[in-house]
Amino acid sequence: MSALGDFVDLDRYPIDALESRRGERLLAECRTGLTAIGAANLPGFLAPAAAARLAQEAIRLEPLAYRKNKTRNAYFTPDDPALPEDDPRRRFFPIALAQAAGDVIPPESGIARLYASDALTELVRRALDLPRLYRRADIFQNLNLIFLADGGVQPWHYDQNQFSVTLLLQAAEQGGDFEFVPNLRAPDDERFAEVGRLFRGEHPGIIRPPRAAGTLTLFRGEHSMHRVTTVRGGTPRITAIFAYDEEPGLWTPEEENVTIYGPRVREVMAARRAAGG
Ligand SMILES: O=C(O)CCC(=O)C(=O)O
Ligand SMILES: [Fe+2]
Repeated sequence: MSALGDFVDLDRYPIDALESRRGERLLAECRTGLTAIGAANLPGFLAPAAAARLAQEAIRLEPLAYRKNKTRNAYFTPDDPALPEDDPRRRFFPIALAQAAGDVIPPESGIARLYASDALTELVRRALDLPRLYRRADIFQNLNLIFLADGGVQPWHYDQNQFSVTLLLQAAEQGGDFEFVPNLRAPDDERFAEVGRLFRGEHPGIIRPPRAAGTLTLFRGEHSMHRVTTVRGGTPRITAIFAYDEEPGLWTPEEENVTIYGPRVREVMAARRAAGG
C-alpha cells in the first residue's frame, strides 16, 4: 500500500482512482471552483488522524525554518517615493512567519511522501487541465512548511506562481483565516483603485473559504490577491505548500531563494557546486 491511504481520505477524495466515476466527479468539482473563483477547496482531504500526525512532525522541523519579521508590500517591490503616497504599491504591511525550505524536510517524513505521490500530482494536473505537470525541481521551493505563531501574519500579496497547492496541517485558535479576492487584477490591468478599496477595508468581494485542519486548496494566486489574517493564541497555524511546474528542472534564482529562505541557501548551493551537482 502506498503512503496515500495513510494520509488521504480516499473514500471522500479518490485520488488513486481518478478514472472512476467518483474520480471524475472530484475533478469536475475542482474545475468548477477553479473556473468560478480560482480556487478548489477540499475540506477533510486528510484522514482525521493524519493532520495531527503531520502537524506534530512539522513542529519538530520548525527550528529549521527561516524567520521573517519585516514589512512588505503586495508586489514584493521596494518603496518608490516617486509614486503618490496613497498608491497601493506604497502600502507596507507587517509579515511575521517562519518558513521551512524543502531541503530541510526529510524525504522519509509523511509530508514529503505525500508530496512525492504521483496520484496527488495527477489530481493537480487534471484539475487544472494541464498537459504536463512536474513537482518543482528547486530543492528549496518544492515543498515548504509555513508557521504562523501568536501574532503571525501573511499580508496581502499575489503569488509569483500561477497556482499553488496548500494543505492546512493545523489551524490557529483564532485568526489565521485565508482570504482572497478572485481576479482582483487582470493580466494587463493592475486595477490599483480596486486594490486601494481592499486596503481600506471597503472591498465587497473577499472570499474566506472554510479551512479546518486537513483541508487541501488549489489556488490560482497570480491574479487573486490573498492573505492570512493575524493568528491569535498558543496554537501555531501550520501550512504545507506544494509547488509544481509545467516544465521539468526549473530553479528559482539563488538570490531570490536567499531572500525567501535565508543566507544558508548560498552555502547549500556552494556545496552542491563543489560536489558537481
Ligand atoms: O498559508 C496559506 O494558506 C497561504 C500561504 C500563501 O499565500 C503563500 O505562501 O504564498
Ligand atoms: Fe500566496
